[in-house]
Formats: sequence, C-alpha cells, structure tokens
Amino acid sequence: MRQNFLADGFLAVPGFLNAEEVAACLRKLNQFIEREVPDLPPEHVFYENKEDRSTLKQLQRLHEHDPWFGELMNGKPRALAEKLLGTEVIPQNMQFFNKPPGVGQPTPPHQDGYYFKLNPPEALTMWLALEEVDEENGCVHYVRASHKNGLRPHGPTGTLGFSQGMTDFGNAADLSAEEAMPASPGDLLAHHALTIHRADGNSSPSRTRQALGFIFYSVNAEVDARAQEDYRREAERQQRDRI
Ligand SMILES: O=C(O)CCC(=O)C(=O)O
Repeated sequence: MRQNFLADGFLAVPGFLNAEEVAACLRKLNQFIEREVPDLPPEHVFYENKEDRSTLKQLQRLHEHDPWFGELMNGKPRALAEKLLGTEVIPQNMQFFNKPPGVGQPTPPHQDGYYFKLNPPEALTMWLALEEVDEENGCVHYVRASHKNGLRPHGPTGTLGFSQGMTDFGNAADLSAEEAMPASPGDLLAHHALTIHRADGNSSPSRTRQALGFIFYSVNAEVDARAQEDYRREAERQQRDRI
C-alpha cells in the first residue's frame, strides 16, 4: 500500500469501514449535527446558504468537539496514516464534507500542502465515503503522481471551505493524468499533501454526498507558524464577510 501511495500520490482502500461502522458514523453525525452544531464556533461550520440549515457543507475539528470522533480518528485511520507516511503522525483535523443535492458546489483544484504550510510537506489526507459517491454527486478526482512536482500557484476561489485553488490547473498533462474516484460507503481514499485533487458540484436533485476527512501530519513536518497564522486569519476574514 505504501509503495502505491508513494508512486501515485493517492490510494483507494475499498471497505475500510464495514456497513455497521458506517451506520455508526452516520448515526453519530446526525446526532451531532442536531445537538452540537448550533453551538459550534462559526468558523467550524460552513453552509452553502447560511439561511438554510439543510445546506450544511463542512464541519471542522470534529475530533476536538466530541471524543467519539477523536477515538475514531486515532484508531484505524491513524494506523494507516503511519504505514503510508512511514513515520509517526500527528492527528491534525477531522472534517465532515457534504455536497447538498443541487446546491453542493465544486471543490476547486488544489493541493492541501498549500493550506498546511509544512516543511517538508509530509502529510496526508484521508477521505471516507459515507454513501455512494459518483460523477453525479461529485466524486473526488486525483491527478496521478502530481505530488512529485512540488507546489503549484494558488489564489482565492470564493469557495467557502476551499478558499484557495490552483491558478494554473488544467493543462494537457493535468487532464490526462486525472482520475475520477467513485466510492461506496466505507471506502477510503488517501492522498499526499502535494497531490492535486478536485471534485465537481452535486448535480443530483436528491442525493447528498457525505464523507469524513482525516488529516495527519508526519512528525518530521514542521509548521511554518507565521505563514499558517496569516493564512488562517485571511480564511476567517473571508468567511466572516460571507456570514
Ligand atoms: O470533499 C471534497 O470535495 C474534497 C475534499 C478535499 O479536498 C480534501 O479532503 O482534501
């Protein structure tokens, strides 16, 4: 698995969680969204349309808000992250990603390393499907082996939750190496911090597109605290302007 991950910059692990485990995640999430989300700090809760609670698109730092999520992250995902990166890891963020039917916006092409501000950029993100995800409701697309070519330029996107996107994405090499990653409930995707990825919006009139994200940094990666703080302030400012 580590060899494939290092060669391609991403890996798919079908059936990472079984049906019972996925059902437990969905139960817990539904309960959390109903009971806890109204009291979370606004910078941890993103809606497509703030006036419409059914358009919830992202939750941040789940592992800090509820120990159930922390335990989940520190179990199988953390063990796999250590295998793939080949080092001990620091759990950094656990997220909920949804694309609500009809209104779920595209995820702009980006490299997570641009957001992380790490040196060296040794980190990975896992993305766990909680329901059927395909081209219609906005599956993830990866650009194979793109993690080998360093960070590309990014700029503001106007997309809440993905405020920065690549400004030079879409040349012939990007497009020919791009791969759609449809997934079934319980399937896990993992990508390196430099792997280019994106997703379309949700064009289904009725299906949501719910997933969990887990971010792990290698213990060898140092955060450029100043660059990260500048970026965090800017992202919060952009979000406040929209609230
Ligand atoms: O859920 C998505 O559309 C993309 C998620 C993503 O970009 C990430 O986990 O790094």
